[in-house]
Amino acid sequence: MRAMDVQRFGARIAAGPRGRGVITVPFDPDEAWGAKAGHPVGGSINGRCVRGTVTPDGRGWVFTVTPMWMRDTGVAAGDDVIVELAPEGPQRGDLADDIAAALAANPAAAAFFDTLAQFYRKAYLRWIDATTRRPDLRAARIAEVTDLLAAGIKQRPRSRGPAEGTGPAYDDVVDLGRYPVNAPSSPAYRHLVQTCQEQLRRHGVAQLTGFLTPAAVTEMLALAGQLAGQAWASDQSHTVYFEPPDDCAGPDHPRALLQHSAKKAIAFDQIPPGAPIRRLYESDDLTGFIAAVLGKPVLYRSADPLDALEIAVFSDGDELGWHFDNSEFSVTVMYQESDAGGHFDYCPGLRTEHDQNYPGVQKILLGGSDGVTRLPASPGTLAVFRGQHALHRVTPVSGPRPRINSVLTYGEHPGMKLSELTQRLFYGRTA
Ligand SMILES: O=C(O)CCC(=O)C(=O)O
Ligand SMILES: [Fe+2]
Repeated sequence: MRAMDVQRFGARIAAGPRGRGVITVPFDPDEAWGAKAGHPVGGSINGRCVRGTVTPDGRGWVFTVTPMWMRDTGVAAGDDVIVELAPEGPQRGDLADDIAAALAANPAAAAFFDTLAQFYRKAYLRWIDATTRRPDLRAARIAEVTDLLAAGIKQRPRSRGPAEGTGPAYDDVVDLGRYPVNAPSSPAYRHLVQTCQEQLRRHGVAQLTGFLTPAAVTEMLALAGQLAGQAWASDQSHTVYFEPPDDCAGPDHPRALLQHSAKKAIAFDQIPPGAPIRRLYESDDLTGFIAAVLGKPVLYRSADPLDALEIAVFSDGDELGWHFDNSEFSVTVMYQESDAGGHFDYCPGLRTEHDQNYPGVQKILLGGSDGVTRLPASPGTLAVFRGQHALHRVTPVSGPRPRINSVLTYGEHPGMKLSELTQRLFYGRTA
């Protein structure tokens, strides 16, 4: 933060929509800091660290704080406060000449860059600057970043396929004797649903071991081997919330602690229609069964050509760092465990909608194991878990044998699709 850029003023926090706090900014940030559609800023309110964006509200400029920030700091609507704000760097004037020139030549990319929070700006610049040993790559990376920015994309791809159909045959895929998901009106089906609901209630996860037949597992492993070369490899740092780290929160705060995730993803449109997992995923029986287990009147398969169903390959060194899922629940099917590592560690109900439980989350991030269960997942196991409130991870895989599984995506509304921007973000392409 450049001292000359800091603006200090007194203000009263007004109550904004959905529990937010709104501060009217008594100066023109375009004049103070240069014209931008929105001004990413950092600073403090009554000495408490804050960051966000100063945005136009029709009459002037306002700075909005989140309900979470208000809860965490005890600052409330109606309070008179002292505010210090300054633009967050790196600013456009701080850029290397070649990047500055590329942005100057593409006004849409430049305007979007200016409104990005510093975390995203820095990440793009780091990726460009990581070419010191390959100067030939630098110009291509600058061009790619400029394209992504012009398309309004905040971040380069982080990895993570469509469906609508009446239901192909899958009787060779599932052990229907044990798991009669094809007979919804049978007493055995109702019993199975109740058992799964009970597991979910008690443990936050329902695990159906031996759900897939051994033959289906073998076929999926052969397929994963064939498709591995086309998988999209992602490698990224993130907080447990998949949000930019909050540098103000203190070094050991869950909002600041960075986790590492790396894996390879085979997208839905790369999985042939006859593949066992695809025939299972596209069956209305399975969709109905998952809905019943979750107590929902109806569920829809994702309509996304890439994200609906993926095969994930975790090879030596790959892992998923501790995280809470963005979606309420997840469905996975295991094909192969690794020789060592690759364990699914799970801490159910660690947070709720109303309570982030930072102390509890922090304990686990700093190495605690209270409440953490290591769930065995033998090949063929189908798992349904409530990942939004359960902190979970996949520990680093070691050894030559990769951990391979699938993630099946459902939603409560039909036609669910990632935006093209998000597809690129997760799969490195659009479809
Ligand atoms: O691979 C797994 O077992 C868990 C996957 C997961 O947590 C996720 O994709 O968010
Ligand atoms: Fe997850």
